[in-house]
Amino acid sequence: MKLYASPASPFVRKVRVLLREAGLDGKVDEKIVATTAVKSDMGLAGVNPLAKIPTLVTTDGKTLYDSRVICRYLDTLVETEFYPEGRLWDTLVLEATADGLLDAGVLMVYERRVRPEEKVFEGWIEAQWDKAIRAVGAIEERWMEHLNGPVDMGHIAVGCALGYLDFRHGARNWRLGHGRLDDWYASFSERRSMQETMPE
Ligand SMILES: N[C@@H](CCC(=O)N[C@@H](CS)C(=O)NCC(=O)O)C(=O)O
Repeated sequence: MKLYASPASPFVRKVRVLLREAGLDGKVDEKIVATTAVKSDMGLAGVNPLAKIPTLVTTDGKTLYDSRVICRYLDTLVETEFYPEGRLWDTLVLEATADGLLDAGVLMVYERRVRPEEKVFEGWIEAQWDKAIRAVGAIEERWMEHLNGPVDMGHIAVGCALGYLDFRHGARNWRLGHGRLDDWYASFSERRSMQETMPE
């Protein structure tokens, strides 16, 4: 399989962590690309019209995106269930919450990095942060029992989302007032899958 990737992308990290947790990392070759909202990698655009990462090309030539579709697909290749039937909706909503947190965090970065300086909209950035930190609060409020149970895709998505907040928005300190989630993350981020995929 071929994974279009970038080591800094938190959505790619979800896939890379799952590959390791599932023991599939040896089955994937990574193609590192640089693609942004205003400058698409055209090789990637040839297989995914949205030119976004992660994009996975399977051994039988199917192109899969986005991260949630790829992760559901990888889950079908192994016996361990990362989307366990018995808590499927909880897992999916937790993953969606973490992904929404990431959408907000990534948009904040794009606003400063991609938009011309005189057009940067501070109110937009702060509104995205409000979403991200509300998601952190909601995860701690509703999902600690789930997170303290067996690892599934919800755990992986939350781990990658919190890792991204540290990586790009560390100064905003999501940990403040979220001690239980902080403790969970400290332990989850020690996993080999998380250590090996830490963004630099
Ligand atoms: N919902 C998508 C989001 C993927 C995404 O936004 N990836 C970013 C990198 S972190 C990207 O490819 N950006 C390029 C663009 O916006 O065109 C997923 O879960 O895979």
